[in-house]
Amino acid sequence: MLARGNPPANLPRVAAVSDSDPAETADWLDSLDSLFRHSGPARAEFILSALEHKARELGVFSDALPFSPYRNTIPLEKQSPFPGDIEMETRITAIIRWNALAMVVRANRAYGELGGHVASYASVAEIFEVGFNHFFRAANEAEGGDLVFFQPHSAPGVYARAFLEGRLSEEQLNCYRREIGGAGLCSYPHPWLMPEFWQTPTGSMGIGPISAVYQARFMRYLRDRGLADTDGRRVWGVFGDGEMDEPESLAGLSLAAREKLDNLTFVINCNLQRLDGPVRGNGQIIQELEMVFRGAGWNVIKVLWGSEWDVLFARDATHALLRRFAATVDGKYQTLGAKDGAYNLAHFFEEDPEVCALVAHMSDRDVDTLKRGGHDFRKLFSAFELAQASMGRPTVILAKTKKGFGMGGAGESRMTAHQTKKLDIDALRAFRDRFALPISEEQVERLDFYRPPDSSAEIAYLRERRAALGGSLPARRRSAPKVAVPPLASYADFALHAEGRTMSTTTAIVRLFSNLLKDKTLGPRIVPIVADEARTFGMANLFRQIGIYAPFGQAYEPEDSESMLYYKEAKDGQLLEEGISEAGALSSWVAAATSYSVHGLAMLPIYIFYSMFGFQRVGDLIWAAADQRARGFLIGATAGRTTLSGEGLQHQDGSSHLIAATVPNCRAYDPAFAYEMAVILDHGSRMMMEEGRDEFFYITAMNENYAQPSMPPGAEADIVKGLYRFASHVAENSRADVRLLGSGAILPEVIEAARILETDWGVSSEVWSATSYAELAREAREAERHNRLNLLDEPLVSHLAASLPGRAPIVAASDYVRAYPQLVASYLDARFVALGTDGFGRSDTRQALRAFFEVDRRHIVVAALACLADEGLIARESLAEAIGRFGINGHAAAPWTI
Ligand SMILES: Cc1ncc(C[n+]2csc(CCOP(=O)(O)OP(=O)(O)O)c2C)c(N)n1
Ligand SMILES: [Mg+2]
Repeated sequence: MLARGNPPANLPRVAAVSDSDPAETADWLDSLDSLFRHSGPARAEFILSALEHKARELGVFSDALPFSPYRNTIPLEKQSPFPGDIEMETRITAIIRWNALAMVVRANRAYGELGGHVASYASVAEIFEVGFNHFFRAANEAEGGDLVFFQPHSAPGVYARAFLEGRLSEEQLNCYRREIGGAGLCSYPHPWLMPEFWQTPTGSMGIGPISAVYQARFMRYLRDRGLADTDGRRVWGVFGDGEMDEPESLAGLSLAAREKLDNLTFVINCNLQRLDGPVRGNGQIIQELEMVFRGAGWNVIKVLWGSEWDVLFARDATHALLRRFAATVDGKYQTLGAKDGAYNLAHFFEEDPEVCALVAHMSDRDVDTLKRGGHDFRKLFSAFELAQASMGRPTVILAKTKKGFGMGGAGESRMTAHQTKKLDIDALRAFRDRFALPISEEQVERLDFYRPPDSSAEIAYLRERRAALGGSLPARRRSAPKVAVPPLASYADFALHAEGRTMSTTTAIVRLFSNLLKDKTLGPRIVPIVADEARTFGMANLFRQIGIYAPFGQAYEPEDSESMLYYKEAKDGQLLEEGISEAGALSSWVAAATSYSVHGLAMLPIYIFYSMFGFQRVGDLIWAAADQRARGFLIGATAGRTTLSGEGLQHQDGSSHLIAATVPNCRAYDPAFAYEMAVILDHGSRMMMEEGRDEFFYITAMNENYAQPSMPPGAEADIVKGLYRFASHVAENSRADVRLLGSGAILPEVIEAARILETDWGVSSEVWSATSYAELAREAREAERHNRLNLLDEPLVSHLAASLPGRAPIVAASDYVRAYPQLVASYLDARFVALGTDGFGRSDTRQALRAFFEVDRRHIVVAALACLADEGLIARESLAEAIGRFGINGHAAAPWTI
């Protein structure tokens, strides 16, 4: 019976149906009971599944709820013996708890503003320690090791353990969250900031779970393609129960089951709380997660109750406790967790006479010692071991814990636990006593870190355990053997000498990397990735050429098997076809893009997608990729707000370059021509695969077919820098000079505008192809800063300033919002007018769209002439007349207002 409120939504439905014949029900239940007692659980399970089969045949029920009672999945009799020294591990865990707490509280005592978390690690300590002492294998010369995702706000515990292991110094612990200019430790796992320590960023909730799935999958991909022996290696991910509400947390679950990723284990730290309050105050998050994971096809192991409960379960012949558990919502569990034994007796056990009888012999203090399973080394060990042994599917361990475990009144199961970071002296003392730490009164007051001497049994144990598991972790590899990139001329002739052939830049990039795929050295390292758009980008030939990765091969004859380009799935397929999941495809890309670090094997992923569904849709995953020093190509295809003509508002990308420019190690390009594409692909490949630079490349590709010129001699270096002169128009008796900048599919409009200016207006111009405003701005910014701070040095001159000196006006037209070309405006002496595609996209022809957004040749001409009119070089009247002649209505509303 519930104390109050409605039953949890996930209680068995049978409870809600009234029983028309209780005696008959009892008969059935008794039969099962006696079967269980006389023939054992296996027989009972067999009969039940036979009954279920029959019931389904009869159509009795169609949707049994896929969750089990609220108890440990592993019964006591199946629990494996704990191989470690429990007392020792308990002591070590207590010390780590103290140091983690001291680190956060010290930082906040000294600086007040630094933040940090105590309660999350307090809840997950035993989970981490079971992993560290018994399961997480480190990489070394002999083996590749496991990949572990750590719950981000529990990072203090990982630092505190590294301190005991002698990997981090006291000085470093003192610089927790003070990273500027010192030995600082970052708040959460960030490979960018601690590149030899953290492997995977998890600070943004949901990124960890989806990444873990695709990392596990990529291990299989490498194995199946014969590139690396990843058997025996695992991915472990420890995540929060609140975190599981992120869509990304759940997005990879069915893939993990479908591809039988038994090298993957999630451990969900079910402390029932998130930041503001309970995860499911009025329900049961553990049961809900069990349903979700089971439904997705995962093996689910619940670790709910500690060993102290086992005697009670043994005496509970009528399952009164299970009924009580089932009727208790998480909000109440939290309250019970925050209160003492007396309260628990009164408000949990004594609410049901049968349950009350079970604990009749127990005092308040005895009840206090009943722990949740996630704090029990034995229960956790058994679950980890079973997960590791599970064949054919991934496993999730749902470990019930207490947020702020051991923090007592200062935070244990408290609503405010998440943000508690300032403990008073009494609370610290209580913590010390609670965990029996050998720390003096003065040490508590000073919040001293505690590290037993190297000669102590604790340190010896800790080191022995890690040595047995291959070494310390987390630890990140920074480089991998280089991979040679073939000379550009060997595969890109069609692009470098296009001689006016018509093609789109999408066709060019696909052809370029299809050619690269044939290179004996680099080819096998390329990982083409699509999210159900291969045909859109003209990549269908790759299906046959390299095959689609399918871990169990192709179990059907494809409909198009007669065709040259048939849909070929193969166990050693090279193409990753991720279906309609940009988050999944991006996570796949990250797994390949970090392979140099995770596997010591540099791979070159090329993920090609609708550019609008990249930085805008999965921008945070890209940010996390940047953090973990991903190396690879992101190709934003069908790019450009006016170039992807028919698809309309949600598809037309006018902003990705602006966002890309904010990612420090992203090199973003908006090439106009096939040869530019080739030069950038070559440069990027060399930077990443040969130079081992921690940067990745974003390149937009368009689907508009136009004449592709051959590359002007010597343009390579400037294409990479972001700007080169494409053409010069010298008008006879020129009355003025302008500079016209164009990029992507708008460059051809600029080229036309220059011609009109010359022939119709006698205006000379230079046409520049701006392949990357982001790169130009970055270098100009650096030069400006250097010159400001080093006034006595020879001033640096950026490529931008060197290319566009003087005051002749500049008009820059792009298929992106004006803010993108404006990135460079402040570094130039000349008047700078940006034309762009601010506003919502919409469907129409390219010509109509370019007229609407005012980026077509006419508007470029008008913008140039208006600058000259302002300088008195052209009569305003003649320009006004020209605007009319062009059919431009100056009174029409601005496109970004419509
Ligand atoms: C995408 C994202 N949203 C919000 C946050 C802020 N945040 C950090 S921890 C946290 C609560 C986490 O709860 P849970 O996952 O249950 O972990 P616990 O601390 O309870 O172990 C929140 C909301 C974040 N880090 N990332
Ligand atoms: Mg939680």
